[in-house]
Amino acid sequence: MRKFKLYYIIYTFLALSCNSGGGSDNAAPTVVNKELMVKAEGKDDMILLTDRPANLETPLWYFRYDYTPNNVFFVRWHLANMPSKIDSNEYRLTINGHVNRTLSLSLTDLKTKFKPYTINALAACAGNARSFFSPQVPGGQWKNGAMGNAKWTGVKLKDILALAGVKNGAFEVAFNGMDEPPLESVPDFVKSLKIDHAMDGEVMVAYEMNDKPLPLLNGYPLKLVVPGWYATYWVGMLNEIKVYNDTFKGYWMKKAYLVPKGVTNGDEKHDKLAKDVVPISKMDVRSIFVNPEPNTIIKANENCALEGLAFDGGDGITKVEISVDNGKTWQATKLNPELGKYTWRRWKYSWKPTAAGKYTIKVKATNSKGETQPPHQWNRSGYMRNEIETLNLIVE
Ligand SMILES: Nc1nc2c(c(=O)[nH]1)N[C@H]1C(S)=C(S)[C@@H](COP(=O)(O)O)O[C@H]1N2
Ligand SMILES: [Mo]
Repeated sequence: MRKFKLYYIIYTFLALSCNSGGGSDNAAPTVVNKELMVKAEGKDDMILLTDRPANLETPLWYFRYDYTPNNVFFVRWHLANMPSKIDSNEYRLTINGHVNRTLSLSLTDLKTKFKPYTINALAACAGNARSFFSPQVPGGQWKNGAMGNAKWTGVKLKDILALAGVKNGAFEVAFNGMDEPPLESVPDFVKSLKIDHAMDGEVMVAYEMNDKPLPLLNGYPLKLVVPGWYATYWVGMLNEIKVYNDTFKGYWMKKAYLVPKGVTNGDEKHDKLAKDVVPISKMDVRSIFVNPEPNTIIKANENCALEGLAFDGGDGITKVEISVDNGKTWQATKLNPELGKYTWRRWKYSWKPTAAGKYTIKVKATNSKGETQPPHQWNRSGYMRNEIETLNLIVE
């Protein structure tokens, strides 16, 4: 599909963050951090997981921005065959299946025949932070950079389905993109939602991401946006929407992206796997550290600006707490205003360590329903990671 230039980048910027008591505005990463980096088409330096298909992680540093820049927004594809160029005049989105009228919409149709709709929403891969599971699980070894927040603009799916006229008895809606399996034995990537969810007025087809066309690697020209649900449903290069009058039985709904049924946090035991599994859905409550980066050396008796992000599936983060004594006591952090109910909320805490040593700081978030994060969690596929996050710091 495209050629990558590979190289290692080693961040060797000096620690500035804590000693200067700054926060989001500081201009450089704070730790020495070695990664295999790549500059893919339309993208800046990102962490390489695989190149065919492209899987690229956002460096943690960029989470100091409320809106993740398009040129470093994470990239996650399953199938290697996809167009390397798309002609915006030729592109059509087809709506078919259990509808009164099959539609074939151009990008101009979408921009002129429907009322535009905009929403801030966090796209988070279900496998984000998979590399932190223990025992380790197979799959992309993401750290925390398989997510990003954007302002999405496009058309409500409800409005598109209304124009096609959904027939009585419609049950599910399936979404397919232009990417294709490299081999016939690999099933095409198609995801589905229940009809009521598809028609809820929030699920949308986006043609803009942060006020610009989507990068090709993020699914140009159209991406399904499913606020509050894991990004596996956010089908990119979307070119077919099909309404079914029964259950959609595709591989990527029935065999993949499944989590243990009826448990919170997708939890199961590695020596006793759950028997019942269901498709992954709404995002769990989670919080992460953004600044300082792990293993930063900070000074005793000086203020250290701890900062991070908390998010859930749309119920709203109401509390984020920090523990500097390994979970014995918890202190409330200060929350920034919400950017929208379906995206992250920034938290800050000023910490002044009084003694030198190695510290493990913990962060945990709670939402408006009282849901919070577990001290330990595991599942076979490494999905929905939301175990209480830890950060190791050295105080001198
Ligand atoms: N057509 C298509 N859409 C897709 C995928 C894919 O492989 N093909 N991957 C999904 C998964 S698992 C994720 S996490 C998001 C990633 O979106 P991004 O690459 O734009 O960040 O796209 C989703 N939509
Ligand atoms: Mo994903």
